[in-house]
Amino acid sequence: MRALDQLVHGRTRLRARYALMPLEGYPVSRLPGWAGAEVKVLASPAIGAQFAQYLADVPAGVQGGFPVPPQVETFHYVLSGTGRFTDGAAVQRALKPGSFGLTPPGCRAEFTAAEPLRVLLLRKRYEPAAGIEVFSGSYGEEPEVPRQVWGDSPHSLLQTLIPDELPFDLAMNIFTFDTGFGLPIIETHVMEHGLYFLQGKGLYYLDEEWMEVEKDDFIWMGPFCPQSFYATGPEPARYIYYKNVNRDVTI
Ligand code: UGY
Ligand code: MN
Repeated sequence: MRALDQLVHGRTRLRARYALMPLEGYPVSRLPGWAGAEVKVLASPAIGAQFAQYLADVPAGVQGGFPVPPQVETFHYVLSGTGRFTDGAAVQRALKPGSFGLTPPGCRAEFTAAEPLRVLLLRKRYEPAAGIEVFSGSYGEEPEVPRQVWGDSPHSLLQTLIPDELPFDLAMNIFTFDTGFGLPIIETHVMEHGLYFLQGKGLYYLDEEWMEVEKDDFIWMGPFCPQSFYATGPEPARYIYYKNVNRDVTI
């Protein structure tokens, strides 16, 4: 919220191929299964995305979780706080900043906060492929995921949170760019992105326009949205992004 004596002007942009939405603009939703939590729906099919992405703030002692439609997979990434995760069966995990996981379709994804928990969530209809088995749950901790040199530059590091194997139809990656570094081309690709800015700031190029972006901004990039980025500011820029991968085009 702005003070009443401030201008309303903002950076929000909603276009056919992309959306840039700073966090301050999202009202809170109360969702079934998340009573007591404040959920912001960052992206949904209503803007053209073929997935749903959320930011959930779960107060201490409160539980939240999604129902179990058989075809939907759920990714989570803890931004702050502590708690516990269960898939409703064998998987029980402690949650702290950087804990993440991809839960397969047909399983629950339930979160209980010990301290106020802020978790980024993404849900998508799993795309089965002939001859390929559905993946098993994949869980980990961000600090343990190697930061790999990307694009031959030690100033550009990529963490791949989900195995890049055919049973998985999505990628969740984290980029860390030192100031002045970023994507050295304008990419244009069939895959979508749901991007949450974790740290720092920079300039994002989206469909012929450069825009300032910073921590807690959300960006949706639709298929074939021309895109590029470079980091500015005193600290490295970091963002986590979703990408649909490993499946052919549906015709
Ligand atoms: O993996 C990617 O497509 C990535 N290079 N895109 C991006 O960061 N906008
Ligand atoms: Mn891309």
